[in-house]
Amino acid sequence: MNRDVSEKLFAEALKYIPGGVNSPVRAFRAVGGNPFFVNRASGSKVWDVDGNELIDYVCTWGPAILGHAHPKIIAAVKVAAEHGTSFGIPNPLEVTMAKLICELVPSVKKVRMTSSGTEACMSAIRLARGFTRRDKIIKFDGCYHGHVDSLLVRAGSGALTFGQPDSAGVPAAFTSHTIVAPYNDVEAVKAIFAANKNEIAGIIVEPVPGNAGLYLPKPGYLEFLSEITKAHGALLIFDEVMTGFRLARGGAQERFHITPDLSTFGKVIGGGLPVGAFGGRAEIMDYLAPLGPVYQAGTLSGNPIAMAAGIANLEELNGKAESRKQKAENQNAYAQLEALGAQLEAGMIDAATSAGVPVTFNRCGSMFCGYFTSEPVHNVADAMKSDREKFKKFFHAMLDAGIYFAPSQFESGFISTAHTAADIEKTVAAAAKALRTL
Ligand code: HOZ
Repeated sequence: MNRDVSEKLFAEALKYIPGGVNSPVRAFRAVGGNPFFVNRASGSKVWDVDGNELIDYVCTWGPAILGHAHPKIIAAVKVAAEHGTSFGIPNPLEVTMAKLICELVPSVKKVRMTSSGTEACMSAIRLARGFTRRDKIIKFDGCYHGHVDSLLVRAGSGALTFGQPDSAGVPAAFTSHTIVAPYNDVEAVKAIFAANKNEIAGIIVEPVPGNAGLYLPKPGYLEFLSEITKAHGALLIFDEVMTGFRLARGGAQERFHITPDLSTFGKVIGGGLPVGAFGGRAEIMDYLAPLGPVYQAGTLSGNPIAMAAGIANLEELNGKAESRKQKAENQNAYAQLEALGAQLEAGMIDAATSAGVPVTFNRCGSMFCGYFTSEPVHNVADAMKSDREKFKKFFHAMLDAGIYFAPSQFESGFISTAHTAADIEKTVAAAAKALRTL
């Protein structure tokens, strides 16, 4: 595959952008080689600047749940842009978006928009601390909640990929109130609460962690987190930046029947534009300024173009208000994503078995990760057992075959409604070939 134009661009990028990228995982450091540059995307495909076509399972790291450049989103963005790119004054689309989120995610009674998932998590933590008047937060090893100082502790995603789960530049004092537990471990959380009576403001958790690959909550684990936070007067914060509006119309909390106190969102909610949100119980949300003492703000929060894109994405997934009830019963988009996910899972497991390569393939709806280990993966320690040399070879073999997976073992894959059964078949056939070479 010729990537000459990409190579030239990367050489130029290295001169002006640290590492040549604006977000570290994109740099391909975990898999070797240089990243390619993309200037066009449509449906399930992206095209690099050398004209190579790739089936894309990164889906802009989650937002492109309808595939790239969906016509309804593009149309909504054009209309909104013609009316003005930013007002810094309330606009009607913010109200539409807030109502939509509250309807789709019943635990959210009030919601505030931000410009990224990082901001949403940072603000939710501050709010939890302000509301409970407590300082300590529990997070889980390998979970990633954006690059917030106090949450860059044993973090996943790029921090884990590059072996720096605790970032330089974060004063120890800033993380002294962050307590880390292994995911899926009940006793560890019980012990933390026992040792920190009346001091824990809340637990922040990715209900289905997708930043160390992908692993699922063990049966009863999320229920346990809900019960223990309630019992101790702490708040349960679901980071649904990845899972929100993806694992079900109401996110992981709908899929696993949990009612968190606060939730954070991003990715799908912005339809590919920079958007985040956090919301939850009204009496907690009313602690925010201007009603309450917890300060939080943003020049581009509720930006009209971003709201238009996000509304179009959510409405296309769930139907317009008048048809939403019917759509909810059919769950069309989510049933389609589930079927595509199941097809990929079955095909990948079969390909690995035939090739005699030990692979543990985890999947939840349209999110997935294959680990090169025969052992089950329930947390980051299990994920670390994956043979990363095999992952590197597999990644490049797939790329050469026109299939793009995330350039790190520690990221989730994403499927969109634009992926077809034929895309999945092609992917599985390429994987079968690649796995035989490992
Ligand atoms: N933190 C994102 C994945 N979990 C990566 C975002 C990006 O590099 O674009």
